[in-house]
Amino acid sequence: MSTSSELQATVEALARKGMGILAADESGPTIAKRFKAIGVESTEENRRAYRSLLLATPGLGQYISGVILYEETLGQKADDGEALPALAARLGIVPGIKVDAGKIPLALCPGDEITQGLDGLAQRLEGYKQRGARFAKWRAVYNVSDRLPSRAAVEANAEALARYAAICQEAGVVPIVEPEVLIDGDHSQARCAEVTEGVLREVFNALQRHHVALEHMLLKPSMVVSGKAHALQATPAEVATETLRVLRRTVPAAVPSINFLSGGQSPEEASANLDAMNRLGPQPWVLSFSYGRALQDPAMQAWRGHAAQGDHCQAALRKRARLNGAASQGAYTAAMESEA
Ligand code: 5MM
Repeated sequence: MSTSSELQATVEALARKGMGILAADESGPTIAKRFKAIGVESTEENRRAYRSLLLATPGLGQYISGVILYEETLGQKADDGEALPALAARLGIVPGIKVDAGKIPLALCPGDEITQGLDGLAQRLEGYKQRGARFAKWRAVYNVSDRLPSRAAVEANAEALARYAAICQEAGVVPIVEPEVLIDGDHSQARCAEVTEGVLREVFNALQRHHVALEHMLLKPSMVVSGKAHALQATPAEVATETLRVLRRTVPAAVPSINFLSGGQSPEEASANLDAMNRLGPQPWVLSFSYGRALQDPAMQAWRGHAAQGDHCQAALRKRARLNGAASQGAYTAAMESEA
């Protein structure tokens, strides 16, 4: 198969109607924070047990087209010895891998951050592919205030995202490009819109500069929401209108699918906001989800480290996957929250 056909097949598998992506790629410090909140120690065995449980959820492949894994998970096995990427693939869920090496402060730009991990990426991708990964993810993070992010941060992160995407495509791996404008802070929805528009404009300039085929990538942006501490919180209708306004101005129609992150929204908010966008009529791209917390939080609460709670954990994940599958078709209602 040519590299182009390989990329196309992966994009088609990921962008299936009514389906979205599960982000289960929390790095060591992040999963430790999530586990601490439910009183579980972050050992390799606990991470394996939890993530095996998620991936083995019966019926998950009906709503989840792909899963983003952390490097450690790529090498772990389920209780019966099956490799976790193989388990996902057997259920029709395409395995992917987070390839960035996390963020650090951007030198001489107080408050800004830059994502690292480009060195040796082409070689690492070969190994990830051998272990079953067909797509990758790289997350850039933008802090928001009256003066943040700086021009330097917007340009540097766009350049890194584009270089990552080009390296992935050359290796036959579909890149998910994730620019996250953070929800933290007291900024208005209008400020979030202004920052998101500037960020996306720069990201697509850089992707073009690096010859990235837009048809063979997915975008994973944040929605245009009010800062978490802002007095006025935007309604789903306002989030939908503003997010689509910004996306239409910046994201070419050649991009096949936009899979939002949840970024600190509650599971219910993330479903309602995605649904509101899909009720605004056909768009040039598929509008779906690639949620981490908004899919996993109820499942993690149900599990709390107890193997005996496995069924409840899986039921909670399946429910959020089903509701977000509905939201990706504009068919979610608040009443569905009280269904089993
Ligand atoms: C699952 O969390 C991902 C990894 O985060 P760290 O590198 O900080 O550990 C994260 O990139 C995630 O994929 C996105 O933020 C989407 O997850 P949310 O929870 O925002 O939907």
